[in-house]
Amino acid sequence: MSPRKTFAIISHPDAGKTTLTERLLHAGGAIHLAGDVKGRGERRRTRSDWMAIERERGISISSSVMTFEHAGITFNLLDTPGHEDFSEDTYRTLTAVDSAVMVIDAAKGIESQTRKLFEVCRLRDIPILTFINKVDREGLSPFELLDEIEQVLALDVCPMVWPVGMGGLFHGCFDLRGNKFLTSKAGATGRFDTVRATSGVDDPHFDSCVSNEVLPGFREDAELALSAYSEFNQTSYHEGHLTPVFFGSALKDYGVGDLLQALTDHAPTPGAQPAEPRDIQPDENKVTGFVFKVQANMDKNHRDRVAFFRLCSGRFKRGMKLKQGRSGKTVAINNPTFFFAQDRQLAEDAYPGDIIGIPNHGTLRVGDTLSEGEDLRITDIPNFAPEILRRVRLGDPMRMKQLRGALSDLAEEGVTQVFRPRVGAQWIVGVVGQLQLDVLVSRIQNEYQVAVALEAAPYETARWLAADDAQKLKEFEKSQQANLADDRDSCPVFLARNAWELDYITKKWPDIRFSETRERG
Ligand SMILES: Nc1nc2c(ncn2[C@@H]2O[C@H](COP(=O)(O)OP(=O)(O)OP(=O)(O)O)[C@@H](O)[C@H]2O)c(=O)[nH]1
Ligand SMILES: [Mg+2]
Repeated sequence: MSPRKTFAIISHPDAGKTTLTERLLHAGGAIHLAGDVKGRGERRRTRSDWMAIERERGISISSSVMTFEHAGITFNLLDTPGHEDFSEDTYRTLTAVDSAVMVIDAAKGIESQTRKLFEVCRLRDIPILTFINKVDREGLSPFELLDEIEQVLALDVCPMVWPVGMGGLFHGCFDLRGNKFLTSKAGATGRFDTVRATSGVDDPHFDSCVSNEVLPGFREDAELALSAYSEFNQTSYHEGHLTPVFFGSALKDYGVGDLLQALTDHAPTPGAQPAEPRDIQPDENKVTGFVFKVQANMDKNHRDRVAFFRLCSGRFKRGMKLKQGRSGKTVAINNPTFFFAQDRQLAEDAYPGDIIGIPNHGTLRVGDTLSEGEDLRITDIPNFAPEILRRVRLGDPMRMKQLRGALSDLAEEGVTQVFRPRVGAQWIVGVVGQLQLDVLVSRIQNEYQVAVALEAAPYETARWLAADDAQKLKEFEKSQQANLADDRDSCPVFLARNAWELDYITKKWPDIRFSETRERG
C-alpha cells in the first residue's frame, strides 16, 4: 500500500485554487491536459468545477475530491470554494483532511476569507503549506507578503524558494536550500520546466540568464531571506506553528512542481481522529470513518446522492457491511467509488486517508460515523444558522413532488435548509448567504427541471426548539402555530419576524430553548 496524503486547497475567492488543482493533477499525471480556467462568464472546462453553475460563473461552489498518484504516494486533494456563502462546505471539508495548502494572491496578500479559513485550520491544528500565486503579475514584494503572513496569522514562515523577479520580469524560482534554479530553457519567455543545479546565489550561471534589472536585487534578497526567516522544521510544520512558503503561478505552471515535491516529502500522513468516546488511530485493524459531505446528482443519469466518506482506520474492502452510528443500522457498501473529479471508479479497497463516494438514497447523512460495530462518533461537523429566509414559489403546481425531492436533496448537501410552515403551503428555505439562493434556483431548474422563484418571507430568523418538559413545548407550539415550521426531520422551528419578536418570545417562554442550530439527537 502506498502512503496516503489527504489535503485541501483553501483561500479567498479567486486566488487560484481550482487552477492550482488542475496543475497538480496534471503534474501528477492524473489528467493529460490541465483544464483551462478562464475568467467569469467564459465557459471553462476544469475537472474540479463540474457543475453547470460553476462553469457559467467561473467560481467554485462545492468542494470536489480528486485522487492522483505521484512518486509512490496516493494524494487525495480537495478543492474548496472560496466564497464565504459556501464556507459551510469548506469547513466540513477541512474536517476530512490531514493538511492544507493555502493559496495567496501575490497582488493581494492575506484577504478576509483566507484569515477565517486559517482560523479553522488553527482550531484543528491542520498543518499548512503556503503557495503565493500569480507571480506572473505585478504584486507585493516577497518580503511584504511573508511579513504579512507572519504578523496577521501569527505563524512562523519559512520561504522554501525565492522568486527571481516578479511580474513581467519573472525568471524562475530559486530553491533556497537545495540551490536549484527552476528556469526555462528558452529564457524568461518559455516554459519553466528546467531545473539547474547551482552553487548558490553567486553562481555565475545567473549572470548569463537573469537580466541586470533583476539579478543584484535577487542575490541580496535571497541571502537576506535565508537569515531573516525561520529554518524549515518538519515538526513545527506538522504542529501548525510554521508554514513553508512557495512562490509560483498556477496559470503559467511556475513553481507547482516545487509545491508537489514538498507535499511528497513533508505533508503529514493520516493522524489520530478525534471521536467520542475515544480517538481513532489510523493503524487500528477495524474500519471506521465518517461522512463529511453529501452531493446530489453528480451523475445526472443515476439521480443518486453520493456520501463522501473519509476512512480513518482499517482496511476497507468493497462489499463490507458497516454500522451507522446514528441509527444502529447496517449498511452494505457495494458500490464505493474513488473520485477523479466527476469521473468515478469502483473502489475495491481503501486505506486510512482515502475518501470514497458511497451512492445511496438518503440513508447516509453528513456527520454519520460508520464502523465495524463499535459505537464511535466523530465530533465537530459544523452546521450554520440560516440568516436569509425565503418563500419558494412553484411555477407549475404539478411539479410539487419533484420540488420536494429537490429541496430534500439540496438540504442534505447543505445548499439550503428547508422548513415546512405549519400554516400555509409554501416551503421556506434558509441560507447563510445571497449567492446560495442563486445556486438553489439554478440547480432546482437544471437538475430537477422545476422552475421556482424565491420571494420575500415575512421572517428574519429561525430557531430550533427544545424543552426538557415536553408538555411545555406542546403548549408553546399550540399558542404559536402561525410562526411554527418543521425542518426536514420534523423537528419544530420557530420563525421570527424580527429580533424584537424573538427576544420577546424568548423571555415569555423561559422553559423553551431557542437554538441557532439543531441540537443533535
Ligand atoms: N495571472 C494569473 N492568473 C491566475 C493564476 N492562477 C489563477 N489565475 C486566474 O484567476 C482566476 C480565478 O482562478 P480560480 O482557480 O478559479 O480561483 P479559485 O480560487 O478556485 O476561485 P473560487 O473557487 O471561486 O474561490 C481565473 O481567471 C484564473 O485564470 C496565475 O498564476 N496567474
Ligand atoms: Mg475554485
